[in-house]
Amino acid sequence: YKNPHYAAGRSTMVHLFEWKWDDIAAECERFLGPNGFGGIQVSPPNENLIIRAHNRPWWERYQPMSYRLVTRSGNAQQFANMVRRCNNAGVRIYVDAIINHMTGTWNENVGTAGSTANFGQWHYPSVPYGRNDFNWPHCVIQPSDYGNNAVRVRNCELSGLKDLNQGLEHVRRMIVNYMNHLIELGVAGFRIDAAKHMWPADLRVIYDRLRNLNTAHGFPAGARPYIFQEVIDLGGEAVSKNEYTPLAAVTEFKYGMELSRAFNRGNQLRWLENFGTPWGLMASGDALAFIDNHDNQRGHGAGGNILTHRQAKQYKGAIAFMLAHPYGQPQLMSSFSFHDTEAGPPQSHNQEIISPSINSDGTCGNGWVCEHRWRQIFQMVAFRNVAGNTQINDWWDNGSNQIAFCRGGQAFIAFNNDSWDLNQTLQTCLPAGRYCDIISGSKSGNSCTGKTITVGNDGRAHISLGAHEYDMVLAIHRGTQS
Ligand code: LAG
Ligand code: CA
Repeated sequence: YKNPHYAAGRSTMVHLFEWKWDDIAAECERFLGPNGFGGIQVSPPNENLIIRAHNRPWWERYQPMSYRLVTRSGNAQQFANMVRRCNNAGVRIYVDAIINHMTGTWNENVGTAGSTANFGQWHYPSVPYGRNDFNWPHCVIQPSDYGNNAVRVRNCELSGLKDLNQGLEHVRRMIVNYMNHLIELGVAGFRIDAAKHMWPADLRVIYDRLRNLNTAHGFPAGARPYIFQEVIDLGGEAVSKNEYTPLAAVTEFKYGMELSRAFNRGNQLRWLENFGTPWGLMASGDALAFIDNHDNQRGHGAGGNILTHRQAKQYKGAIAFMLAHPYGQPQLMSSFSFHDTEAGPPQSHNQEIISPSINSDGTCGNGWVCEHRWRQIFQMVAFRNVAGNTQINDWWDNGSNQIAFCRGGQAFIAFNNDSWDLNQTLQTCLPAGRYCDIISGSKSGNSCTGKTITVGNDGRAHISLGAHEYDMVLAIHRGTQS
């Protein structure tokens, strides 16, 4: 369950948070496929409770009403069409699976597919689930439980969300049917929401009942879904990420916390020379690596000062480091802009999601940030693909916040997070020639729109990164020779 089964030569996933299925299909064909993206985490495709009282907050999608594939992102046919078109473009789809719980208790009780429920009776007829399918006796997780009570973390409600009992055959069957339906439609795997709140032994039973990936969508015979379990573990809790790594991959929240700290100048970049397990991170092959996610970019979920698109220069630095560094399976966040942390995606007066528009420079409009379309980010996706499975070599640093390294003989990157300029002749490990920096510009025909780097016969090149430049990164690779 730890292999994402990306198409050959691809390596990076992007979370298209709250995007509609039709828009994702178009994005696969016009942008993600051509630019070498490996996959997409999509918002939960199953029916959720409509919460008008909060003007359709993003978090209503974390309150399942049923496993019918109808949401504000689209219906079942649109979902299936998206998966097929993205797979054809070489881009895999991973579903955010909400299987720990159903909804909370609300006055409104209609879902996005029209289902109703009787919350007081724990009755969700469209699944169906009833009282006996939930954990008893009823209890709600208290903040102190996280420190010392794994049973309550698993068997009580997460913020009042009705807690399913995954130990029961009926519940397992409903969840497995839902996930297998998605696999049949061609998805490549799942994010397991709130995995910390479920027993690893129950999850193992569920995973083992999943079908192999659909060979009609280009997956090899016998391929298992890629599963990354959302477990927030910054240390010191009753539930540990290590209980989940034997099952499948796990979200490494420490990764983005430490890189955010470093690129915020809370730690010197030179210490990143041994970034990985020596820092308390899980093994590389177990990790889903990311800077920010939909929760911590708005102060939900894990704490910490996480960098987001709002601190653009520092953020692009951290993302470039993530994509240049071989650790883990990297995931990018693609956001809509917000001021209110509850606010849902851009919506029309009748509360339909408004599609992103695409500006002439390739960026998004209509309230969508589309970090994945930022030149400094998407060109680093190509860098990672070119670097392949090489390791880091020829590490250089100035004893402070200027660092550089090679990825085999494939690619080279330098960072300057100091308040003075970087001006050095450094080993790039690349064949002699002229290369376009993919951060300050791109390759255009036989020339560069940004910096041109001249590599000599000894592999060395003069690297200049001013402290006050627009970006703190310079990156070149074999695909940008001019
Ligand atoms: C997750 N991972 O474990 C998601 O990443 C996270 O976004 C989900 O919480 C959570 N687990 C449940 O799937 C989000 C919001 C919560 C919100 C919840 C359900 O962060 O704030 O709770 O989704 O919509 C909301 C209200 C609560 C209320 C609860 C129940 O904010 O005040 O008690 O609904 O009605
Ligand atoms: Ca639970």
